[in-house]
Amino acid sequence: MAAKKKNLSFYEGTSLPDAGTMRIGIVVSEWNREVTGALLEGAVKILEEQGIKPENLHIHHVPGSFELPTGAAFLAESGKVDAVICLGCVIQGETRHFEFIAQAVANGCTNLSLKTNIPVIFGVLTTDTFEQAKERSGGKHGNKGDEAAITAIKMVELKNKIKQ
Ligand code: DLZ
Repeated sequence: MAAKKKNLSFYEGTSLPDAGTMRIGIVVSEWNREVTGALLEGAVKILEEQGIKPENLHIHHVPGSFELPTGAAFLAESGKVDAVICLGCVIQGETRHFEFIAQAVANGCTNLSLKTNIPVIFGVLTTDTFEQAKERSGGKHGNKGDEAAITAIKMVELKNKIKQ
């Protein structure tokens, strides 16, 4: 129950700001494509529902989650976006690769956000199993892609409000 309450996927569309003037970049990892494709679908659906213009939505793919911060930096520094959403899926394997990738992406997103003053949203699933990732990309635990898009919209709105 507690998890359900915290799940932004169950949002009220009407309570979200209009995204009609927002410019959003999305960087998607090709690793675990079945999951990241579903995350992307969820994010795009939310942005479209909130009125984003097609020309203001910039979607790019990178090989793996480790490359997400670099892809996000290209976008953030392009001057074309107000926020960048990073979508990836890192699944625990037999080695320690998982920890290094997950930590690097999380730190990379935070550092880039603070350096560029552009919100960089961490829409990366870090799970023990593929099943858990499926459950969080349009399954019983909602869609982390939806949540990442909602977070991006809210952060752009916050920045605009504070700038006024
Ligand atoms: C190498 C690797 C492994 C083992 N696992 C994942 C994963 O679960 N999810 C993911 O997005 N990427 C993985 N990668 C690829 C790395 O993110 C990266 O692309 C490579 O290490 C090359 O820098």
